[in-house]
Amino acid sequence: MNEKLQSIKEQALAQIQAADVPEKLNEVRVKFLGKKGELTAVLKSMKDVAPEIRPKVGQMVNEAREELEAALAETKAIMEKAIREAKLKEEVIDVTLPSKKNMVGHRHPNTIALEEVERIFIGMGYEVVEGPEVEYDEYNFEKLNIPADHPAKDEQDTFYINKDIVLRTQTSPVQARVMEQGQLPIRMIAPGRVFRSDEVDATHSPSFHQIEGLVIDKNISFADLKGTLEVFAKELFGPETKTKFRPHHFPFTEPSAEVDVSCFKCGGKGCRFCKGSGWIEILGCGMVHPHVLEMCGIDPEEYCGFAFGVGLERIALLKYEIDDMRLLYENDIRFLKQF
Ligand code: 2U9
Repeated sequence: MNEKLQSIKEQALAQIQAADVPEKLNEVRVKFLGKKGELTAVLKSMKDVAPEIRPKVGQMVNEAREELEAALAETKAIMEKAIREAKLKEEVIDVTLPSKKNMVGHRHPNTIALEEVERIFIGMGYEVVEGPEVEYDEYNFEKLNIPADHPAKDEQDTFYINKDIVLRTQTSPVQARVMEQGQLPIRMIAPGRVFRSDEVDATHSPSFHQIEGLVIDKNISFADLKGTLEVFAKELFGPETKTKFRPHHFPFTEPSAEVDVSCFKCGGKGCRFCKGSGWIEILGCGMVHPHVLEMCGIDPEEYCGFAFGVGLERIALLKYEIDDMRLLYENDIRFLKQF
């Protein structure tokens, strides 16, 4: 019996020694210590051992089992330690590597310009009002003193849905609708998309954005208009910016003016950016025509006001010195991620 036990132990220890993965250790455990294992079989054959030597044999079998269990546990621990160290070595993280840069979105230049203009006028107590892009001819032209046969309609090259419905060519209809509601005084800006069937080029697009402003109250003067637009220009282009009002004509305002700002690149001396003039045209404005007030249900004897309009892309192109409006609409991330 002793020789048998010795032989089983030597075989088992040799196989434990030869095991190179934990699974093989488990096979050794099953082969020798499992229910049908070789050492377990010896225990089962104890009934055939002579009673006077059974205790001794039983002790020898248990000692053999303990020795094999200890060898299995020790070898398993060494094996798992080696596997863990190999894994750690393989999965080493170089903490000095730069982190993966998350792609963060960017605001579009138009959005940045719009939010800046809204900030300025909201700061002066104006409301921001939006309205429909598909508009009645009546609100887009007639209520703005642009009668059916006025050349402005052709000049503006309007997109007609039908003879009475157009894609709005300016956001003025929004102001006309607010005036019709009759809640005075009014201090508002109307930003939004407008449409004119211009050919696409570096400075024109059939769809672009405008921000128009309107103030209606008692005793509003051209001085109020000048002061307001001077503040707007200084806020937008810097405190040194000067403004120049050049007489102009619009059907919906009288008197009307176009406003230039001193070139923010050369301070007004003249450079390539302002084509040597020292001035850059940015918007149009004027006192709301009394006929427009009347058509919108406001008594021009009691109320008056001023209005202005600026192209949003014009602001964005100027501020960021972008020389081609088409860049704003090509969705080229290489261009847009600069802002
Ligand atoms: C009402 C009455 C008057 C809005 C005005 C302008 C002058 C103007 C252009 C600037 C560049 C349009 O985008 S642009 O091409 N606009 O010059 N707009 S006064 O006058 C109004 C608006 C609403 C009821």
